[in-house]
Amino acid sequence: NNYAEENDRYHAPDNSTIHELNNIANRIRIKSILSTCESKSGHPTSASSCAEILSVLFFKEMKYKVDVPRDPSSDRFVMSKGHGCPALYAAWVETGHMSMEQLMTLRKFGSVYEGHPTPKIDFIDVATGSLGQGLNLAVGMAYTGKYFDKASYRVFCLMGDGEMAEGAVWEAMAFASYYKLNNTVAIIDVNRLGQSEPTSLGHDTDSYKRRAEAFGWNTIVVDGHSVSDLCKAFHLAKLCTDRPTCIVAKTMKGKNMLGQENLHGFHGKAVAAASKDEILAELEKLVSQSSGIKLVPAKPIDDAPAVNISNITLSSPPNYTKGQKAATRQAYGVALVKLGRNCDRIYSLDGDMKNSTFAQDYKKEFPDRFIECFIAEQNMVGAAIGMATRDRGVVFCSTFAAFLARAYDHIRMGAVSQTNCNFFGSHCGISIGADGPSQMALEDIAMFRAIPGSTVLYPSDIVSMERAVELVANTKGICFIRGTRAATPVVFDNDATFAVGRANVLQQKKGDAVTVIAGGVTLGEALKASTLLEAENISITIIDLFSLKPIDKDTIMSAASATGGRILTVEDHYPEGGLGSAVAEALADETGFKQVQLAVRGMPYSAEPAELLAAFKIDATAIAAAVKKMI
Ligand SMILES: Cc1ncc(C[n+]2csc(CCOP(=O)(O)OP(=O)(O)O)c2C)c(N)n1
Ligand SMILES: *[C@@H]1O[C@H](CO)[C@@H](O)[C@H](O)[C@H]1NC(C)=O
Ligand SMILES: *[C@@H]1O[C@H](CO)[C@@H](O)[C@H](O)[C@H]1NC(C)=O
Ligand SMILES: *[C@@H]1O[C@H](CO)[C@@H](O)[C@H](O)[C@H]1NC(C)=O
Ligand SMILES: *[C@@H]1O[C@H](CO)[C@@H](O)[C@H](O)[C@H]1NC(C)=O
Ligand SMILES: *[C@@H]1O[C@H](CO)[C@@H](O)[C@H](O)[C@H]1NC(C)=O
Ligand SMILES: *[C@@H]1O[C@H](CO)[C@@H](O)[C@H](O)[C@H]1NC(C)=O
Repeated sequence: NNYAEENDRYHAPDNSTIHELNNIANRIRIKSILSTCESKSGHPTSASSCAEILSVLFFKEMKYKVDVPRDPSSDRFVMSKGHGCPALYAAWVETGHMSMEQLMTLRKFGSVYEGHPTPKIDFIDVATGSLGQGLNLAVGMAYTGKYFDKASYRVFCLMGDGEMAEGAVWEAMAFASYYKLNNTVAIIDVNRLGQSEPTSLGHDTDSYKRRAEAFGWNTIVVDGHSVSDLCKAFHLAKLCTDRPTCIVAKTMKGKNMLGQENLHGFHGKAVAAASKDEILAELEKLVSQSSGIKLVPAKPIDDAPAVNISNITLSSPPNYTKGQKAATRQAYGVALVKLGRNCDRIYSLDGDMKNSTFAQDYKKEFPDRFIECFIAEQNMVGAAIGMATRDRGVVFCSTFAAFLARAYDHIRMGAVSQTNCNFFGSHCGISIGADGPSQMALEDIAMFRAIPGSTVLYPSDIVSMERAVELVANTKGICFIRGTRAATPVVFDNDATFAVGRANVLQQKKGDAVTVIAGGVTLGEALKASTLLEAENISITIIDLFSLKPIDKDTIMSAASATGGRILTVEDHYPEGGLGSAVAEALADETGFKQVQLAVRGMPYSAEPAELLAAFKIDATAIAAAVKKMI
């Protein structure tokens, strides 16, 4: 077959190229040692095991523009073993893009060259360092390259053998083969050692091979310190057009580092002053003979299309009738489709929940822009963040809000990656009813509010949900929209306007006793409570908070000031970190306010939604009682 023929026809690089690739690898080692010695911390032995892999990738295999690291047509590189980054930075010094002076600021105050890579550096797309996430990010980039950009760029991901124990890696392995991501090459740096002891498989490269093959990957085992083996393996990877390729590279931790090679006890340690000169001298010897040539990276083919993801609007405004009841999650699906009609770069990912989250509406109208991620939330989130890199698209990720908790580390790292990924979590709170607590998101607001720079919206009806989806499509940073399973009444006019950071005062009149702040199902309960209280001549101000972060402190303060400073918050979420917390934090340094917080206290269980709202005291009756108690 073709593959075998090509294999036979393969021309190895000439001797001077091989020589220079080896020199580059050893210079990467020297630079990694110098920079980590300067910072007195870092991972020189982890850098050393992958030096040849980086040298071959950056000076033989990858196609990219040294001066424009984020060119949309360039190959992508993800260093999943982020702690090995001194080697990656050193490789960029070798390209000429970075200076030695810059490298020597490694890990120092104010330097973008931090202990683990982040996109503060122009050649980094995604942050790594929480192990086992790089491949999730890489497959998202690769999916975009193959199916959306339809471009020739490829994606390379370097992993440590220790991090192969992370389940998220295998979620990505399954995803990549299912979607035939033949533009993806994963390299496992099998250096046998982890941090505190050897990895579970040690140097058993055959087990990695069998596992990768079982997951549907073309797999090649090589000596990871042989630049010619590596060149050939990457050549073979290119020839495999129906599957992703995994290169299992047998390496030595601390390779070529005198007294440290393949030895336990040197992980995450700068070389000691006593051995530094000796180790460097040994490496200098290895690079003392010039190859006589200078290798320059190959240029990419400029075939990634131009993309416009600015000013994304709904193709038509919300069109509902006040009082009509519908679930906000339905409006999520409607709004996504409306955005998709105006912008061909809206992507929807879901984890086998699309007929609950209504992402299925998007799949129906735009099957090519919907990605089923199956029940693998960590990979879904990582892939979504990868898809959004280099501004190739606006990405929405949906599932039950509860299950996003499973991917929280990926979401947290998304913030470090400066991602603009959007999340929709449906079925929040006890109001889902009979399914019971395993399905109820009751900590999701806390989770997303804690992310630096995040936006958290909680629409209470279908009009505001459509606008929320439109808003987050144009909002930078991590955005989260909380959705409700139950049908809630339409309270807003179709032409109502919404903004990130703006609350909506639904009812307010002179003499109101208490300002009630609600969201989602509790807004309807607050409106019912208002009717109950009217019979007793008590009137209340009602605020639909809508934007939990940023929070509309001014509106809250002016409404509450008019109700004697009395505030009642009511939410379908645990008290810690939720809507009530957000209000309390906003007013923490103000005087003259008194807040009572109704929230879900204790572990819920299966029952009818109304029964649960009553039992956990967040229904109209509980609100009315709390208002009376406050006055
Ligand atoms: C999720 C996670 N757990 C633990 C760590 C701490 N840690 C950093 S490096 C490391 C060992 C990594 O071993 P391996 O993947 O084999 O990489 P190597 O340094 O050997 O190349 C550990 C446990 C981490 N960064 N992320
Ligand atoms: C991937 O496979 C397709 C055919 O399915 C082929 O057209 C394309 O060139 C391949 N891409 C890479 C990067 O191998
Ligand atoms: C955004 O798009 C809308 C509708 O497509 C248009 O009316 C408006 O002028 C645009 N605004 C900007 C800033 O481009
Ligand atoms: C991008 O698209 C928006 C919405 O259609 C439009 O308002 C804007 O002018 C476009 N920008 C560019 C640079 O084409
Ligand atoms: C709103 O929907 C009704 C039918 O429900 C339709 O007759 C009307 O044209 C729609 N209005 C807009 C602005 O789309
Ligand atoms: C989702 O689809 C499956 C298969 O059609 C169906 O059995 C299930 O009831 C649906 N779930 C919801 C929530 O609609
Ligand atoms: C309600 O208040 C109005 C005006 O303050 C008063 O006329 C009326 O008697 C009150 N009704 C009750 C039930 O207290």
